[in-house]
Amino acid sequence: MPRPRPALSSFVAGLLAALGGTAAGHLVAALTNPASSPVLAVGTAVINLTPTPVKVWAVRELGSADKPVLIGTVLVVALLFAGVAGLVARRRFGVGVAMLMALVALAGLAALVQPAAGPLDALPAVATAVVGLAVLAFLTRASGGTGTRGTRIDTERPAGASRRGFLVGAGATAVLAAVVGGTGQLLIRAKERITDIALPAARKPLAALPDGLEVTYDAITPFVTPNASFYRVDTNLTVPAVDVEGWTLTIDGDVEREVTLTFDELTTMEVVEKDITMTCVSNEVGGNLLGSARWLGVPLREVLDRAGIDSTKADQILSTAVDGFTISTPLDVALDGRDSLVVFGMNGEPLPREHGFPVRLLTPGIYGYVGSTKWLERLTLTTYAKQEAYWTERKWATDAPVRLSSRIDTPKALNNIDAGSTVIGGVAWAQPDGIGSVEVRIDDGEGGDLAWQEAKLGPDAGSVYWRQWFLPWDATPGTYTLAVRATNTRGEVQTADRATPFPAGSTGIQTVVVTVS
Ligand SMILES: Nc1nc2c(c(=O)[nH]1)N[C@H]1C(S)=C(S)[C@@H](COP(=O)(O)O)O[C@H]1N2
Ligand SMILES: [Mo]
Repeated sequence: MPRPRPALSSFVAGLLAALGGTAAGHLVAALTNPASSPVLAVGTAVINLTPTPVKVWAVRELGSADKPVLIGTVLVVALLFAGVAGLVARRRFGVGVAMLMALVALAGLAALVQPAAGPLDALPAVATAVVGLAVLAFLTRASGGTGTRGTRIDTERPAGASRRGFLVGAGATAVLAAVVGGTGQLLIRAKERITDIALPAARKPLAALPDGLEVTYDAITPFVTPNASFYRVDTNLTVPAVDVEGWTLTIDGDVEREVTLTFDELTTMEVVEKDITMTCVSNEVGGNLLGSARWLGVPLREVLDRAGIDSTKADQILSTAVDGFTISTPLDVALDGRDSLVVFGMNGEPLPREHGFPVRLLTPGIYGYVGSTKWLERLTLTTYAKQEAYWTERKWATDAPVRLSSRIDTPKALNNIDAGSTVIGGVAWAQPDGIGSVEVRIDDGEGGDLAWQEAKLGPDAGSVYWRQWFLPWDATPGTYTLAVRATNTRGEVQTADRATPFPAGSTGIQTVVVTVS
Protein backbone atom coordinates (compact mmCIF):
# COMPACT_ATOMS: atom_id res chain seq x y z
CA MET A 1 0.00 0.00 0.00
CA PRO A 2 1.34 3.45 -0.87
CA ARG A 3 2.01 5.70 2.12
CA PRO A 4 0.57 9.21 2.07
CA ARG A 5 3.38 11.51 1.08
CA PRO A 6 4.38 13.72 3.98
CA ALA A 7 4.27 16.72 1.68
CA LEU A 8 0.68 15.91 0.83
CA SER A 9 -0.28 15.44 4.46
CA SER A 10 1.38 18.74 5.37
CA PHE A 11 -0.59 20.46 2.63
CA VAL A 12 -3.81 18.82 3.85
CA ALA A 13 -2.99 19.79 7.45
CA GLY A 14 -2.68 23.47 6.48
CA LEU A 15 -5.84 23.32 4.42
CA LEU A 16 -7.81 21.67 7.21
CA ALA A 17 -6.47 24.15 9.76
CA ALA A 18 -7.95 26.93 7.63
CA LEU A 19 -11.18 25.00 7.03
CA GLY A 20 -11.67 24.20 10.73
CA GLY A 21 -10.78 27.73 11.76
CA THR A 22 -13.09 29.26 9.18
CA ALA A 23 -15.94 26.99 10.25
CA ALA A 24 -15.45 28.03 13.90
CA GLY A 25 -15.33 31.68 12.86
CA HIS A 26 -18.51 31.24 10.84
CA LEU A 27 -20.33 29.79 13.86
CA VAL A 28 -19.17 32.60 16.16
CA ALA A 29 -20.24 35.13 13.52
CA ALA A 30 -23.65 33.46 13.22
CA LEU A 31 -24.12 34.05 16.96
CA THR A 32 -22.88 37.64 16.86
CA ASN A 33 -22.83 39.34 13.45
CA PRO A 34 -22.95 37.12 10.33
CA ALA A 35 -21.24 39.78 8.21
CA SER A 36 -18.08 39.37 10.32
CA SER A 37 -17.65 35.71 9.31
CA PRO A 38 -14.12 35.38 7.82
CA VAL A 39 -15.09 34.31 4.31
CA LEU A 40 -18.03 36.72 4.14
CA ALA A 41 -16.01 39.67 5.44
CA VAL A 42 -13.24 39.04 2.91
CA GLY A 43 -15.86 38.55 0.17
CA THR A 44 -17.47 41.87 1.09
CA ALA A 45 -14.09 43.59 1.01
CA VAL A 46 -13.52 42.12 -2.46
CA ILE A 47 -16.91 43.46 -3.60
CA ASN A 48 -16.11 46.92 -2.26
CA LEU A 49 -12.63 47.01 -3.80
CA THR A 50 -13.62 45.58 -7.20
CA PRO A 51 -13.41 48.22 -9.93
CA THR A 52 -16.77 49.11 -11.50
CA PRO A 53 -16.06 47.53 -14.96
CA VAL A 54 -15.27 44.17 -13.34
CA LYS A 55 -18.41 44.41 -11.23
CA VAL A 56 -20.51 45.18 -14.30
CA TRP A 57 -18.94 42.20 -16.05
CA ALA A 58 -19.58 39.89 -13.09
CA VAL A 59 -23.25 40.89 -12.80
CA ARG A 60 -23.72 40.41 -16.54
CA GLU A 61 -21.90 37.10 -16.87
CA LEU A 62 -22.82 35.49 -13.58
CA GLY A 63 -26.17 37.09 -12.72
CA SER A 64 -27.46 35.93 -9.36
CA ALA A 65 -24.67 33.32 -9.22
CA ASP A 66 -22.18 36.14 -8.66
CA LYS A 67 -22.28 35.77 -4.87
CA PRO A 68 -21.82 31.98 -4.64
CA VAL A 69 -19.01 32.26 -7.21
CA LEU A 70 -17.35 35.00 -5.16
CA ILE A 71 -17.63 33.10 -1.86
CA GLY A 72 -16.40 29.92 -3.53
CA THR A 73 -13.41 31.73 -5.03
CA VAL A 74 -12.44 33.36 -1.74
CA LEU A 75 -12.70 30.02 0.05
CA VAL A 76 -10.69 28.09 -2.55
CA VAL A 77 -7.93 30.72 -2.72
CA ALA A 78 -7.72 30.87 1.09
CA LEU A 79 -7.62 27.08 1.43
CA LEU A 80 -4.90 26.71 -1.23
CA PHE A 81 -2.85 29.41 0.47
CA ALA A 82 -3.33 27.63 3.80
CA GLY A 83 -2.26 24.36 2.18
CA VAL A 84 0.97 26.04 1.07
CA ALA A 85 1.37 27.40 4.61
CA GLY A 86 1.04 23.80 5.79
CA LEU A 87 3.82 22.74 3.42
CA VAL A 88 6.05 25.51 4.70
CA ALA A 89 5.26 24.57 8.30
CA ARG A 90 6.68 21.12 7.59
CA ARG A 91 10.20 22.50 7.60
CA ARG A 92 9.74 25.85 9.26
CA PHE A 93 6.81 25.57 11.60
CA GLY A 94 6.97 29.20 12.70
CA VAL A 95 6.86 30.57 9.17
CA GLY A 96 3.91 28.37 8.23
CA VAL A 97 2.03 29.48 11.33
CA ALA A 98 2.82 33.11 10.53
CA MET A 99 1.36 32.64 7.03
CA LEU A 100 -1.83 31.20 8.49
CA MET A 101 -2.08 34.02 11.01
CA ALA A 102 -1.61 36.59 8.23
CA LEU A 103 -4.59 35.02 6.49
CA VAL A 104 -6.65 35.28 9.69
CA ALA A 105 -5.50 38.87 10.23
CA LEU A 106 -6.74 39.73 6.74
CA ALA A 107 -10.18 38.31 7.58
CA GLY A 108 -10.21 40.17 10.92
CA LEU A 109 -9.26 43.40 9.22
CA ALA A 110 -11.94 42.91 6.56
CA ALA A 111 -14.54 42.48 9.32
CA LEU A 112 -13.36 45.53 11.27
CA VAL A 113 -13.27 47.97 8.34
CA GLN A 114 -16.96 47.40 7.55
CA PRO A 115 -18.70 50.75 8.09
CA ALA A 116 -20.94 49.59 10.96
CA ALA A 117 -18.35 47.32 12.62
CA GLY A 118 -17.69 47.24 16.38
CA PRO A 119 -14.93 45.56 18.42
CA LEU A 120 -17.05 42.39 18.77
CA ASP A 121 -16.63 41.83 15.04
CA ALA A 122 -13.04 40.71 15.74
CA LEU A 123 -14.33 37.65 17.64
CA PRO A 124 -14.81 35.35 14.61
CA ALA A 125 -11.20 35.99 13.51
CA VAL A 126 -9.98 35.21 17.03
CA ALA A 127 -11.96 31.96 16.99
CA THR A 128 -10.51 31.18 13.56
CA ALA A 129 -6.96 31.74 14.81
CA VAL A 130 -7.38 29.60 17.95
CA VAL A 131 -9.12 26.70 16.21
CA GLY A 132 -6.85 26.90 13.15
CA LEU A 133 -3.72 26.64 15.29
CA ALA A 134 -5.21 23.83 17.35
CA VAL A 135 -6.04 21.86 14.20
CA LEU A 136 -2.58 22.40 12.76
CA ALA A 137 -0.89 21.26 15.97
CA PHE A 138 -3.22 18.28 16.25
CA LEU A 139 -2.72 17.09 12.68
CA THR A 140 1.02 17.64 12.82
CA ARG A 141 1.17 15.45 15.87
CA ALA A 142 -1.24 12.87 14.39
CA SER A 143 1.00 12.49 11.35
CA GLY A 144 3.85 11.67 13.68
CA GLY A 145 5.79 14.83 13.03
CA THR A 146 6.47 17.51 15.58
CA GLY A 147 6.54 20.05 12.84
CA THR A 148 10.10 20.99 13.57
CA ARG A 149 11.70 17.87 12.20
CA GLY A 150 13.37 17.67 8.84
CA THR A 151 11.93 15.84 5.84
CA ARG A 152 14.43 13.07 6.09
CA ILE A 153 13.03 11.88 9.37
CA ASP A 154 9.50 12.42 8.12
CA THR A 155 9.96 10.19 5.09
CA GLU A 156 11.66 7.56 7.17
CA ARG A 157 9.01 7.25 9.79
CA PRO A 158 7.26 3.90 10.03
CA ALA A 159 4.24 3.62 7.76
CA GLY A 160 1.67 2.10 10.09
CA ALA A 161 0.39 4.07 13.08
CA SER A 162 1.18 7.64 12.03
CA ARG A 163 -0.44 7.33 8.62
CA ARG A 164 -3.59 5.89 10.08
CA GLY A 165 -3.47 8.49 12.84
CA PHE A 166 -3.24 11.27 10.30
CA LEU A 167 -6.05 9.95 8.12
CA VAL A 168 -8.39 9.53 11.09
CA GLY A 169 -7.47 12.95 12.45
CA ALA A 170 -7.91 14.62 9.07
CA GLY A 171 -11.22 12.88 8.43
CA ALA A 172 -12.52 13.82 11.88
CA THR A 173 -11.42 17.43 11.38
CA ALA A 174 -13.16 17.66 8.01
CA VAL A 175 -16.40 16.22 9.41
CA LEU A 176 -16.27 18.48 12.47
CA ALA A 177 -15.61 21.52 10.30
CA ALA A 178 -18.59 20.66 8.11
CA VAL A 179 -20.84 20.27 11.17
CA VAL A 180 -19.66 23.48 12.86
CA GLY A 181 -19.73 25.55 9.65
CA GLY A 182 -23.07 24.02 8.64
CA THR A 183 -24.57 24.87 12.04
CA GLY A 184 -23.43 28.46 11.61
CA GLN A 185 -24.98 28.58 8.17
CA LEU A 186 -28.30 27.16 9.45
CA LEU A 187 -28.36 29.75 12.25
CA ILE A 188 -27.76 32.56 9.76
CA ARG A 189 -30.52 31.24 7.48
CA ALA A 190 -32.92 30.98 10.43
CA LYS A 191 -32.18 34.58 11.43
CA GLU A 192 -32.88 35.66 7.85
CA ARG A 193 -36.32 34.11 7.84
CA ILE A 194 -38.10 35.54 10.87
CA THR A 195 -40.19 38.54 9.90
CA ASP A 196 -43.35 38.06 11.95
CA ILE A 197 -44.50 41.56 12.74
CA ALA A 198 -47.98 43.04 12.59
CA LEU A 199 -48.52 45.34 9.63
CA PRO A 200 -50.89 48.32 9.79
CA ALA A 201 -53.59 48.68 7.15
CA ALA A 202 -53.43 51.45 4.57
CA ARG A 203 -55.68 54.38 5.43
CA LYS A 204 -57.28 54.07 1.98
CA PRO A 205 -56.70 50.50 0.84
CA LEU A 206 -56.41 49.97 -2.91
CA ALA A 207 -58.80 47.70 -4.77
CA ALA A 208 -57.38 44.26 -5.51
CA LEU A 209 -55.39 44.16 -8.75
CA PRO A 210 -57.16 42.57 -11.74
CA ASP A 211 -55.97 39.27 -13.17
CA GLY A 212 -52.94 39.65 -15.38
CA LEU A 213 -52.34 38.26 -18.86
CA GLU A 214 -50.46 35.32 -17.33
CA VAL A 215 -53.84 33.77 -16.51
CA THR A 216 -54.39 33.31 -20.25
CA TYR A 217 -50.79 33.12 -21.47
CA ASP A 218 -48.69 31.52 -18.75
CA ALA A 219 -45.41 32.30 -20.51
CA ILE A 220 -45.92 36.02 -19.84
CA THR A 221 -44.37 37.36 -16.61
CA PRO A 222 -46.97 37.57 -13.81
CA PHE A 223 -48.61 40.99 -13.35
CA VAL A 224 -47.50 41.02 -9.71
CA THR A 225 -44.06 39.61 -8.91
CA PRO A 226 -44.26 37.18 -5.96
CA ASN A 227 -41.90 38.23 -3.14
CA ALA A 228 -39.99 34.96 -3.38
CA SER A 229 -39.10 35.56 -7.04
CA PHE A 230 -38.49 39.31 -6.85
CA TYR A 231 -34.99 40.11 -8.15
CA ARG A 232 -32.38 40.90 -5.53
CA VAL A 233 -29.40 43.20 -6.00
CA ASP A 234 -27.16 44.40 -3.17
CA THR A 235 -23.60 44.36 -1.94
CA ASN A 236 -24.41 42.06 1.00
CA LEU A 237 -23.18 38.49 1.23
CA THR A 238 -25.44 37.92 4.23
CA VAL A 239 -28.77 39.60 4.69
CA PRO A 240 -28.58 42.05 7.61
CA ALA A 241 -30.62 40.61 10.51
CA VAL A 242 -32.34 43.64 11.98
CA ASP A 243 -34.34 43.40 15.20
CA VAL A 244 -37.52 45.49 14.90
CA GLU A 245 -37.57 46.18 18.65
CA GLY A 246 -34.25 47.94 18.58
CA TRP A 247 -34.64 49.48 15.13
CA THR A 248 -35.05 53.24 14.66
CA LEU A 249 -35.06 55.66 11.74
CA THR A 250 -33.18 58.92 12.27
CA ILE A 251 -33.70 62.03 10.14
CA ASP A 252 -30.79 64.43 10.51
CA GLY A 253 -28.49 66.82 8.65
CA ASP A 254 -29.95 70.07 7.31
CA VAL A 255 -33.18 69.79 9.31
CA GLU A 256 -34.90 71.99 11.84
CA ARG A 257 -34.75 69.27 14.47
CA GLU A 258 -33.24 65.82 14.41
CA VAL A 259 -35.94 63.17 14.75
CA THR A 260 -35.74 59.48 15.60
CA LEU A 261 -38.74 57.24 14.93
CA THR A 262 -39.36 53.75 16.26
CA PHE A 263 -41.06 51.12 14.10
CA ASP A 264 -44.32 51.69 16.02
CA GLU A 265 -44.12 55.44 15.53
CA LEU A 266 -43.49 55.01 11.81
CA THR A 267 -46.30 52.53 11.23
CA THR A 268 -48.88 54.68 13.00
CA MET A 269 -48.32 57.58 10.60
CA GLU A 270 -50.32 58.13 7.38
CA VAL A 271 -50.00 54.63 5.87
CA VAL A 272 -50.49 54.27 2.11
CA GLU A 273 -50.19 51.48 -0.43
CA LYS A 274 -48.88 51.91 -3.98
CA ASP A 275 -48.31 49.68 -6.99
CA ILE A 276 -44.77 50.31 -8.20
CA THR A 277 -42.32 48.62 -10.56
CA MET A 278 -38.73 48.66 -9.37
CA THR A 279 -35.73 48.38 -11.70
CA CYS A 280 -31.99 47.92 -11.38
CA VAL A 281 -29.62 50.07 -13.41
CA SER A 282 -27.68 46.89 -14.21
CA ASN A 283 -30.63 45.48 -16.12
CA GLU A 284 -29.62 44.75 -19.71
CA VAL A 285 -32.11 45.21 -22.53
CA GLY A 286 -34.33 42.12 -22.26
CA GLY A 287 -33.01 41.36 -18.75
CA ASN A 288 -34.94 40.43 -15.65
CA LEU A 289 -33.59 42.76 -12.95
CA LEU A 290 -36.98 44.28 -12.33
CA GLY A 291 -40.19 43.44 -10.53
CA SER A 292 -43.56 44.86 -9.62
CA ALA A 293 -45.30 44.80 -6.26
CA ARG A 294 -47.88 46.47 -4.02
CA TRP A 295 -45.88 48.35 -1.40
CA LEU A 296 -47.12 49.46 2.02
CA GLY A 297 -45.46 52.41 3.71
CA VAL A 298 -45.49 56.07 4.64
CA PRO A 299 -44.90 58.92 2.15
CA LEU A 300 -41.26 60.04 2.40
CA ARG A 301 -42.41 63.65 2.64
CA GLU A 302 -44.43 62.94 5.80
CA VAL A 303 -41.38 61.40 7.41
CA LEU A 304 -39.11 64.29 6.42
CA ASP A 305 -41.69 66.84 7.56
CA ARG A 306 -41.35 65.49 11.09
CA ALA A 307 -37.84 66.92 11.05
CA GLY A 308 -38.58 69.97 8.91
CA ILE A 309 -36.19 70.08 5.96
CA ASP A 310 -34.09 73.05 4.95
CA SER A 311 -34.11 72.75 1.15
CA THR A 312 -32.17 75.99 0.75
CA LYS A 313 -29.15 74.02 1.91
CA ALA A 314 -29.65 70.34 1.10
CA ASP A 315 -29.68 68.99 -2.47
CA GLN A 316 -29.64 65.29 -1.67
CA ILE A 317 -31.03 62.76 0.78
CA LEU A 318 -28.19 60.53 1.88
CA SER A 319 -29.80 57.35 3.18
CA THR A 320 -27.80 54.90 5.25
CA ALA A 321 -28.46 51.21 5.79
CA VAL A 322 -27.79 49.36 9.04
CA ASP A 323 -24.50 48.05 7.59
CA GLY A 324 -23.29 51.51 6.68
CA PHE A 325 -24.11 51.23 2.96
CA THR A 326 -25.25 54.57 1.52
CA ILE A 327 -27.45 55.83 -1.32
CA SER A 328 -27.85 59.40 -2.59
CA THR A 329 -31.25 60.53 -3.87
CA PRO A 330 -31.65 63.96 -5.47
CA LEU A 331 -33.89 65.93 -3.07
CA ASP A 332 -35.88 67.61 -5.85
CA VAL A 333 -36.56 64.23 -7.49
CA ALA A 334 -37.62 62.55 -4.25
CA LEU A 335 -40.04 65.35 -3.41
CA ASP A 336 -41.41 66.28 -6.87
CA GLY A 337 -44.77 64.72 -6.09
CA ARG A 338 -43.96 61.14 -7.05
CA ASP A 339 -44.85 58.38 -4.58
CA SER A 340 -41.52 58.20 -2.76
CA LEU A 341 -42.12 55.89 0.18
CA VAL A 342 -40.63 54.63 3.40
CA VAL A 343 -41.75 51.02 2.98
CA PHE A 344 -42.44 48.17 5.43
CA GLY A 345 -44.86 45.94 3.50
CA MET A 346 -44.59 44.11 0.16
CA ASN A 347 -47.51 42.30 -1.46
CA GLY A 348 -49.39 42.06 1.85
CA GLU A 349 -46.44 40.73 3.84
CA PRO A 350 -43.75 42.34 5.96
CA LEU A 351 -40.82 43.35 3.78
CA PRO A 352 -38.76 40.17 3.30
CA ARG A 353 -35.27 40.21 4.82
CA GLU A 354 -33.71 40.10 1.35
CA HIS A 355 -35.64 43.20 0.35
CA GLY A 356 -34.80 45.38 3.33
CA PHE A 357 -36.63 44.22 6.47
CA PRO A 358 -37.89 46.00 8.43
CA VAL A 359 -37.87 49.23 6.41
CA ARG A 360 -36.61 50.40 3.03
CA LEU A 361 -36.83 53.46 0.86
CA LEU A 362 -38.58 53.28 -2.51
CA THR A 363 -38.41 56.02 -5.14
CA PRO A 364 -40.41 55.23 -8.28
CA GLY A 365 -38.97 56.33 -11.62
CA ILE A 366 -35.31 56.18 -10.70
CA TYR A 367 -33.12 53.09 -10.47
CA GLY A 368 -32.78 51.23 -7.17
CA TYR A 369 -29.19 52.33 -6.52
CA VAL A 370 -30.25 56.00 -6.29
CA GLY A 371 -33.53 55.72 -4.44
CA SER A 372 -34.39 52.41 -2.86
CA THR A 373 -32.15 51.83 0.17
CA LYS A 374 -32.82 48.54 1.95
CA TRP A 375 -32.40 48.01 5.72
CA LEU A 376 -32.84 51.76 6.07
CA GLU A 377 -31.65 53.40 9.28
CA ARG A 378 -30.90 57.06 8.58
CA LEU A 379 -31.99 59.84 6.24
CA THR A 380 -29.49 62.69 6.17
CA LEU A 381 -30.32 65.93 4.39
CA THR A 382 -27.03 67.10 2.92
CA THR A 383 -25.28 68.13 -0.31
CA TYR A 384 -23.49 66.18 -3.04
CA ALA A 385 -20.51 68.45 -2.43
CA LYS A 386 -20.28 67.33 1.19
CA GLN A 387 -20.96 63.60 1.05
CA GLU A 388 -20.79 60.84 -1.57
CA ALA A 389 -22.75 57.61 -1.55
CA TYR A 390 -21.44 54.13 -2.38
CA TRP A 391 -22.25 54.04 -6.10
CA THR A 392 -21.54 57.74 -6.62
CA GLU A 393 -17.97 57.11 -5.45
CA ARG A 394 -17.86 54.43 -8.12
CA LYS A 395 -18.85 56.91 -10.83
CA TRP A 396 -22.41 55.80 -11.57
CA ALA A 397 -24.77 58.66 -12.47
CA THR A 398 -26.12 60.74 -9.58
CA ASP A 399 -29.56 61.13 -11.14
CA ALA A 400 -30.74 58.06 -13.01
CA PRO A 401 -34.32 58.01 -14.34
CA VAL A 402 -35.50 54.54 -15.37
CA ARG A 403 -35.20 54.19 -19.16
CA LEU A 404 -38.28 53.51 -21.26
CA SER A 405 -38.05 49.81 -22.14
CA SER A 406 -39.84 46.60 -23.02
CA ARG A 407 -39.13 42.89 -22.92
CA ILE A 408 -40.21 39.79 -24.83
CA ASP A 409 -41.05 36.93 -22.41
CA THR A 410 -42.39 34.54 -25.02
CA PRO A 411 -41.23 33.02 -27.30
CA LYS A 412 -37.79 32.58 -25.79
CA ALA A 413 -34.68 33.31 -27.83
CA LEU A 414 -33.61 30.49 -30.16
CA ASN A 415 -36.76 28.50 -29.46
CA ASN A 416 -38.30 26.18 -32.02
CA ILE A 417 -42.04 26.65 -32.17
CA ASP A 418 -44.80 24.84 -33.99
CA ALA A 419 -46.42 26.57 -36.94
CA GLY A 420 -49.93 27.82 -36.30
CA SER A 421 -51.49 30.29 -33.92
CA THR A 422 -49.24 31.38 -31.09
CA VAL A 423 -48.62 34.51 -29.08
CA ILE A 424 -45.75 36.94 -28.64
CA GLY A 425 -45.86 38.61 -25.23
CA GLY A 426 -44.00 40.30 -22.41
CA VAL A 427 -43.86 43.42 -20.27
CA ALA A 428 -43.06 47.09 -20.86
CA TRP A 429 -42.44 50.00 -18.50
CA ALA A 430 -42.33 53.77 -18.83
CA GLN A 431 -41.84 55.62 -15.56
CA PRO A 432 -43.15 58.13 -14.69
CA ASP A 433 -45.49 58.69 -17.65
CA GLY A 434 -46.85 55.21 -18.21
CA ILE A 435 -47.00 53.02 -21.32
CA GLY A 436 -48.94 54.46 -24.27
CA SER A 437 -48.42 51.58 -26.68
CA VAL A 438 -46.23 48.57 -27.40
CA GLU A 439 -45.27 47.47 -30.90
CA VAL A 440 -43.83 44.24 -32.24
CA ARG A 441 -41.88 43.62 -35.43
CA ILE A 442 -41.82 40.16 -37.01
CA ASP A 443 -38.92 40.05 -39.47
CA ASP A 444 -38.59 36.95 -41.70
CA GLY A 445 -35.24 38.16 -43.03
CA GLU A 446 -36.47 38.19 -46.63
CA GLY A 447 -37.89 41.65 -46.81
CA GLY A 448 -41.25 40.33 -45.71
CA ASP A 449 -43.44 42.05 -43.14
CA LEU A 450 -41.15 44.53 -41.42
CA ALA A 451 -43.86 46.85 -40.15
CA TRP A 452 -44.30 47.52 -36.46
CA GLN A 453 -47.61 46.04 -35.34
CA GLU A 454 -49.41 47.32 -32.28
CA ALA A 455 -49.69 44.80 -29.44
CA LYS A 456 -52.63 44.53 -27.05
CA LEU A 457 -52.00 45.76 -23.52
CA GLY A 458 -52.84 43.98 -20.28
CA PRO A 459 -54.49 45.63 -17.23
CA ASP A 460 -53.40 49.07 -16.04
CA ALA A 461 -52.21 49.55 -12.44
CA GLY A 462 -50.95 53.10 -12.82
CA SER A 463 -48.21 54.92 -14.66
CA VAL A 464 -45.29 53.69 -12.53
CA TYR A 465 -46.33 50.05 -12.88
CA TRP A 466 -45.33 47.88 -15.82
CA ARG A 467 -47.83 46.82 -18.50
CA GLN A 468 -48.06 43.31 -19.85
CA TRP A 469 -48.62 43.06 -23.61
CA PHE A 470 -49.27 40.41 -26.24
CA LEU A 471 -49.65 40.00 -29.99
CA PRO A 472 -51.38 36.93 -31.44
CA TRP A 473 -49.26 35.50 -34.25
CA ASP A 474 -50.21 33.03 -36.96
CA ALA A 475 -46.72 31.65 -37.43
CA THR A 476 -45.73 30.03 -40.73
CA PRO A 477 -42.53 27.96 -41.12
CA GLY A 478 -39.32 29.98 -41.30
CA THR A 479 -36.79 31.80 -39.15
CA TYR A 480 -37.85 35.10 -37.62
CA THR A 481 -36.32 37.96 -35.71
CA LEU A 482 -38.88 39.37 -33.30
CA ALA A 483 -38.43 42.84 -31.83
CA VAL A 484 -40.40 44.94 -29.34
CA ARG A 485 -40.50 48.66 -28.57
CA ALA A 486 -42.59 50.76 -26.21
CA THR A 487 -43.96 54.27 -26.47
CA ASN A 488 -44.88 56.30 -23.39
CA THR A 489 -48.04 58.34 -22.92
CA ARG A 490 -46.16 61.44 -24.08
CA GLY A 491 -45.42 59.84 -27.46
CA GLU A 492 -41.74 59.16 -26.80
CA VAL A 493 -40.58 55.96 -28.53
CA GLN A 494 -38.07 53.56 -27.00
CA THR A 495 -34.75 54.26 -28.68
CA ALA A 496 -32.91 51.65 -30.73
CA ASP A 497 -29.59 53.28 -29.77
CA ARG A 498 -27.59 50.93 -27.61
CA ALA A 499 -26.27 52.06 -24.23
CA THR A 500 -24.61 49.86 -21.61
CA PRO A 501 -25.96 49.76 -18.03
CA PHE A 502 -22.99 51.86 -16.86
CA PRO A 503 -23.32 54.70 -15.96
CA ALA A 504 -27.05 55.45 -16.23
CA GLY A 505 -28.98 52.42 -17.50
CA SER A 506 -29.16 50.40 -20.72
CA THR A 507 -31.05 51.38 -23.85
CA GLY A 508 -31.75 49.61 -27.12
CA ILE A 509 -34.33 47.25 -28.51
CA GLN A 510 -34.54 43.56 -27.68
CA THR A 511 -34.61 41.11 -30.56
CA VAL A 512 -35.29 37.40 -30.34
CA VAL A 513 -34.63 34.87 -33.09
CA VAL A 514 -37.05 31.92 -33.36
CA THR A 515 -37.56 29.08 -35.78
CA VAL A 516 -41.07 28.00 -36.76
CA SER A 517 -41.49 24.51 -38.22
N1 LIG B 1 -28.71 48.68 1.77
C1 LIG B 1 -28.71 48.49 0.45
N2 LIG B 1 -29.77 48.94 -0.26
C2 LIG B 1 -29.80 48.75 -1.60
C3 LIG B 1 -28.73 48.12 -2.28
C4 LIG B 1 -27.63 47.67 -1.51
O1 LIG B 1 -26.65 47.12 -2.02
N3 LIG B 1 -27.66 47.86 -0.15
N4 LIG B 1 -28.81 47.95 -3.65
C5 LIG B 1 -29.70 48.83 -4.38
C6 LIG B 1 -29.92 48.39 -5.75
S1 LIG B 1 -28.61 48.55 -6.83
C7 LIG B 1 -31.14 47.97 -6.19
S2 LIG B 1 -31.43 47.71 -7.83
C8 LIG B 1 -32.25 47.72 -5.24
C9 LIG B 1 -32.71 46.28 -5.37
O2 LIG B 1 -33.72 46.01 -4.45
P1 LIG B 1 -34.27 44.53 -4.30
O3 LIG B 1 -33.06 43.68 -4.00
O4 LIG B 1 -35.26 44.53 -3.22
O5 LIG B 1 -34.87 44.14 -5.62
O6 LIG B 1 -31.87 47.95 -3.91
C10 LIG B 1 -31.03 49.05 -3.70
N5 LIG B 1 -30.89 49.20 -2.28
MO1 LIG C 1 -29.44 48.21 -8.88
